Amino acid sequence: EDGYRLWLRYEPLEDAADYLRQIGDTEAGETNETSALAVEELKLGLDGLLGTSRSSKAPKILLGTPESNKAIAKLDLDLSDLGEEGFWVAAAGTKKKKQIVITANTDQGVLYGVFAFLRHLQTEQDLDGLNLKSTPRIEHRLLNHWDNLTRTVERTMAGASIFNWFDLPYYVEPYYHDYARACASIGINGTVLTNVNSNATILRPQYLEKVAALADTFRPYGIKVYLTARFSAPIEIGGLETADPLEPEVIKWWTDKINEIYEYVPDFGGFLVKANSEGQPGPQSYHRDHADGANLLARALAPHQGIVMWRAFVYEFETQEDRHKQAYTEFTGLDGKFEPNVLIQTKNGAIDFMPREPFHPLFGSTPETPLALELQIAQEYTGGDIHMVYLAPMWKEALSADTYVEGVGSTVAKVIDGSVYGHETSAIAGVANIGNARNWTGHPMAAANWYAFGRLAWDYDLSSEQIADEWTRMTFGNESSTVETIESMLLASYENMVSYSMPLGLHHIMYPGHHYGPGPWHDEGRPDWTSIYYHQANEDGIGFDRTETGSDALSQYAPEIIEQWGSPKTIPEKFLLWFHHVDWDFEMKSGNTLWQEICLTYQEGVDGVSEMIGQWESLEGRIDEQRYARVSALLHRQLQDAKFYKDACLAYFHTFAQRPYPEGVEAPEYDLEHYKSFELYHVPGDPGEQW
Ligand code: BDP
Repeated sequence: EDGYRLWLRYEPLEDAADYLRQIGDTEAGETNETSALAVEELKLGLDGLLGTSRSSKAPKILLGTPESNKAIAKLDLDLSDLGEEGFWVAAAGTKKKKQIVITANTDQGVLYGVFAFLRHLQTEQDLDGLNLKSTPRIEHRLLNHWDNLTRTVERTMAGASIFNWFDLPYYVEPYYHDYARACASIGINGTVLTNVNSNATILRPQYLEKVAALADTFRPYGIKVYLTARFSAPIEIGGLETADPLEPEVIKWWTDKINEIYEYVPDFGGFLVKANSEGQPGPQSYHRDHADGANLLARALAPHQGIVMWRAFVYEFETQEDRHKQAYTEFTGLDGKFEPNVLIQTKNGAIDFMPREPFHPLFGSTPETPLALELQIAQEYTGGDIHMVYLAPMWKEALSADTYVEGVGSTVAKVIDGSVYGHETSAIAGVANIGNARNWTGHPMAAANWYAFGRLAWDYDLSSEQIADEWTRMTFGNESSTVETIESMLLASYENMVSYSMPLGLHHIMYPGHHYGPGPWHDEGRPDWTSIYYHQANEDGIGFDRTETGSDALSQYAPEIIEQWGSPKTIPEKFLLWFHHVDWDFEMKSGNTLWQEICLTYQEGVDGVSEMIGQWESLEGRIDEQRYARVSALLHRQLQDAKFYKDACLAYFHTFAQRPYPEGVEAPEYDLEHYKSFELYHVPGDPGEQW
């Protein structure tokens, strides 16, 4: 059991008898590649779960659209609210002649319906009153691969890039189908093939041919391809002297290039762009703004229905403005200036993908411009695919955060689905954690994050618990104590990780470069990449004052939030040190001082990992050996690293706090120099080595 099959294992169900009475032959309308995939998937799933012999007397499954399947057309179902991608899976027919219908307006919807039905069986749900009707809440649900053409992958540790550019287009790896199928099974409908730190070479014809081969492979699964656009491409591969977005020759170059792309890929999705950020070129190099840059591409894409996802991840140290504030300042100033097919792609928080961030104040602050939410599935700051960390709770926290911009209930989710300001287009992106590791994601448990991203992108109202439950059952089977144990580990894992790495609103105190281990002492180089910029620890206390007395980043939020977060007494303590510089002796809600609370929280995180190990060990013999051993080894590494994180941070902060470690906290084993001298982890894919 090497994990290759992900959550689509279709292992025989323990007790299939009940299902076998209710599921007979399939009657399918098959018209094209997508509907053929739906038929094939249903057969694969049913044969695997229930065995290959089914009774012809049991109720039939009718599969297809009303156009492709006459029996479905006869039922005269109202599918008007299903849109292009929604599906309906239901018990239909009469008492005498029972049937199950899997239908939609499109073949794509039918394929999604098949996956939903199989999930229902795989997780052993009841067929009585079967009625699964669902449409996606967000239009564009994309993976963002930070994959380089050399096949290194930025920030993902699951091996090399799955995109084998060398052999494309002549050889199409069979696993591309499995990738697309896994994505389709959770509703992902687009993929950005290339890194945001981009390379213009992808836009050369020799590469567009390769892109076309991937697009052809993914198309039947409902997945469009997108690319990153390097803003200086007109110079680098076009031979122009400028990339100024207002220069006619530059406009012509991009228009021609985009028209050319559509010759290779007629349904090309569009571009993702990182501009004027961390050394990437952009319009500001020509004294133009982000709207000038985005609109240049958007206008050329519009006739083909392509979109631009322009990233809001911009910050410069030179401005001297708190990094937290810069994207908001920049993009609220441009609201109303973007073409309708531009979305501003914004990370969940204002700094980066920290273990825990308050939501980005840009959400809700651009009434005229749709925002896409960017989440990181790859565990750059959250344990590097070595730690077991189920990220759904973090994403739910962001999605359900209330911006209050249009009154109570204006959640981030409703901003991005377009409903707060009535935007037509909507998008959500997840930075992929996929590589060519046999099990796709390196850590067997990290596949839960790929799964959770897709499920939440489809329906952000699903709970972390439900998603964990589905994934666990599909991945490890339905045996109840196994399911309970793994779910409880998954659900505790996120808080554990925050606690042993950056608790109570601490952020950006990781080791520079690889971002895996602790580096609270880091104080060299670009100031806004150091740790001391963010924690501001001194003899009095710790934390970044972002209230009026400090950088006033808090003023970028709605009054309801300012009121709650404005005082260290009323702010949720998980964000305390994000917004306040607080005395070491500040009294926390628990009655502990801040120093004690910091120490105890780090300890809790470590203890939480020990507990996960105990839980996992209780499963020995009940899980296949291969996955058992791998997770076991990784959990032990996680414990060791969690302790290291705690010890390094406490040893460092202690030099300022100078207070005793509270009871129940294991004091660091070594002195600070030991931790400083240790480069915990070196990743060959450090961006420094790639750029
Ligand atoms: C940071 C990563 C860097 C990415 C950058 C981005 O460290 O590798 O290129 O974000 O999102 O988190 O552009």
